[in-house]
Amino acid sequence: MGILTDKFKAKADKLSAEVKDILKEHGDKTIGEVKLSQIYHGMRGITGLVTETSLLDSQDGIRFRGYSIPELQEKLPKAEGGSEPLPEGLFYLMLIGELPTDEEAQYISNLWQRRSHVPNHVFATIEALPLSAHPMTQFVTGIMALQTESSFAKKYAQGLSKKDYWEAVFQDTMDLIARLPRIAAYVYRRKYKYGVHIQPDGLLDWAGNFAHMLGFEDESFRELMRLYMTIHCDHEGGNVSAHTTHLVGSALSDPYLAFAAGMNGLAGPLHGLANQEVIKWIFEMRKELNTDLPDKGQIEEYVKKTLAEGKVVPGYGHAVLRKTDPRFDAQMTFGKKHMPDDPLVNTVWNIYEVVPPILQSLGKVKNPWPNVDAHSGALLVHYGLVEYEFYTVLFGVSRSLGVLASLCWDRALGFPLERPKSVSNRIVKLWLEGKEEIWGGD
Ligand code: AMX
Repeated sequence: MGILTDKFKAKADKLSAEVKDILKEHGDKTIGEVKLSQIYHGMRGITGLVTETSLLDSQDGIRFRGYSIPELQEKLPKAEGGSEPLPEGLFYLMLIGELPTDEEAQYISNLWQRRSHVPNHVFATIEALPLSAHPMTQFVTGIMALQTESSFAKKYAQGLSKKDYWEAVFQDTMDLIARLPRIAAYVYRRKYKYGVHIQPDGLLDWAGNFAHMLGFEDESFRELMRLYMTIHCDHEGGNVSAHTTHLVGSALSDPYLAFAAGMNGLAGPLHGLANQEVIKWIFEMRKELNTDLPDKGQIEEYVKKTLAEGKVVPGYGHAVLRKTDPRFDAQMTFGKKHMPDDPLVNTVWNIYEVVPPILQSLGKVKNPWPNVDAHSGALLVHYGLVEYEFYTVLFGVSRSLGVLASLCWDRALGFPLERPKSVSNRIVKLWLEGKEEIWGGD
């Protein structure tokens, strides 16, 4: 681990010094203005966070340290015989800021294998929940139970110097990422496979081993997991799961507490739960229409019915993106390569042709194009992972890579407690009447 921590520390010291200089010289510069409507509309477009790991452009989509998804697919190390990137390599890129060599990605793989032991009390805690509990509830409960292992919490209680926070957070990050696939697979096998669990395979990479523990031995499913874990890992800092992890971490809550909080945000239907909603919605459409391959006219009618019922079309729209999500494109390419004739996957592609013009015609939807969640479930169903309530857990395991790498940076750069100002409606009204200054306060 020394090589990785040394490299990270050297990068962080350099950037820390640069940030200090920037703030000293330019700290008073104004970067933009905030409209009243933005305060009421979920703070859209207000730049208020610094996140190293990735950057989202409304047209271009996500770039991880400057690299697009197709570039990552080309440049990141692969598993032997595979063609999808190893998530270990992307984690290295997000953390260190450089593309890893095959050896560096392998180093992380080995490290996570060695640290993947999950203590028994975690499984016992999950077992205390009824089987009916949602997989995300079981997953987050497992993470909370694992918090007993936090080295940050222990060291902080003993008296940890501010300059050493980053290292304890770094250790927790590596331990937590290493253990998440085991907890997630445990939840899956407990809820859907009669509690028949599968031991980890120490020879496999992080995502390959996850696929194995879930119970899928098909090599192309392993490839799907590598792709899935890569494309879901980060979406810059303002999305609910990333922002929550960052916010809770800013209180010096340890990475287990901060990540569990982020996962509770991911569990919302407007965020990470959308992937289960998409498949549920398609299954309901197929049942109602009594066909496995509804035609475009039937899909159009069903979409209109969904909207008329006051519901959103799941998997479509985005708070930042204004074009088809490149993560959707990457999955479509995977589908065309591995399962071009699958009826469910073809339905996803037909929906893609039908939905955007309908949403556009409403005149209020800012982005009528599909997001990542519009596609992921259909690929999983193809391989037999049909239990759609589990999908957000997969998303969560992947999201750990980005938000925890970011948390390491937060502590290495010494970011303080986050505390934006809020106002009441009374104050807004007084301000509009020219009677009160709304800015300031504690
Ligand atoms: N279907 C129907 N209506 C939609 C819509 C959709 N897919 N997307 C947006 N709208 C509606 C909004 O509900 C809003 O209506 P209102 O003014 O009556 O309240 C209006 O269009 C304007 O919304 P917006 O500015 O375009 O979107 P937003 O930034 O407020 O919300 C999002 C973004 C993702 C929550 C929204 O597009 C949505 O609900 N999509 C469906 C759920 C989904 O796929 N979520 C996953 C997002 C990706 C992720 O985090 N995993």
